[in-house]
Amino acid sequence: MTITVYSVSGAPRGWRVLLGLTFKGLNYETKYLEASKGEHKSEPFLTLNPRGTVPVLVQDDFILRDSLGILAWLDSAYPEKPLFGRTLSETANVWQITLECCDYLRAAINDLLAPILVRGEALPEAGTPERLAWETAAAAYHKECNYLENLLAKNPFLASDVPSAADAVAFPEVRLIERAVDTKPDIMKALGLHDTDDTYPRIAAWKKQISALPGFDSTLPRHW
Ligand SMILES: N[C@@H](CCC(=O)N[C@@H](CS)C(=O)NCC(=O)O)C(=O)O
Repeated sequence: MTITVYSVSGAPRGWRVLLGLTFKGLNYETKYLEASKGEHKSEPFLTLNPRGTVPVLVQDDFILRDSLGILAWLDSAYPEKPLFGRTLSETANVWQITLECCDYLRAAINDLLAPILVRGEALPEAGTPERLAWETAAAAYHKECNYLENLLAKNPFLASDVPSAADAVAFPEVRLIERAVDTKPDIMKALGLHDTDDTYPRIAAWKKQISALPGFDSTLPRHW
């Protein structure tokens, strides 16, 4: 009953699933597809997921192709160390934070990192509409960081004292910003995003805690 996760290295939604499996202490294997070769848009992968997106989880003849669906299924299939809370109120809280991160944190990061990391665009001239769009995304990111920082004032993880689906969803997004600071320091500095660990010390401590969990290193994108 091997669990296999298909992903693309660095894809945040694939990373969510690897983190969920890690939080639950489950064994799995990862099959990375080469997005640059279009492997996620060609056979045999399209047989598993006609949408050509990752992640996809396969266990024997069972196939599931949505990150949140997979996290929820993992809790039903493997109830130990629940990702969606141990009590009714914890479950509500985990879902709320998870979906807020999917909506708001993900949107801010995507608006920033799609041009910077994925398309490799240069910093637009100050005062142009393009630059304004990047600055707006940076402001939205700061707003979401403040939200996470406030949550982490109450608990060591986003929803409670143990890692949950909320952490699995938020961590890849925040970690990708750190990656952008490492690889595009000038752009990130111009956008005021270079010293977020100093600005948000609780998020910095939370990232360290997650990075120290057993099995975390196997979730890291290849070549990082
Ligand atoms: N709702 C899906 C969305 C999956 C998704 O869009 N994944 C991205 C990677 S993070 C992808 O595969 N993008 C390639 C594409 O859309 O062609 C989920 O959360 O699993």
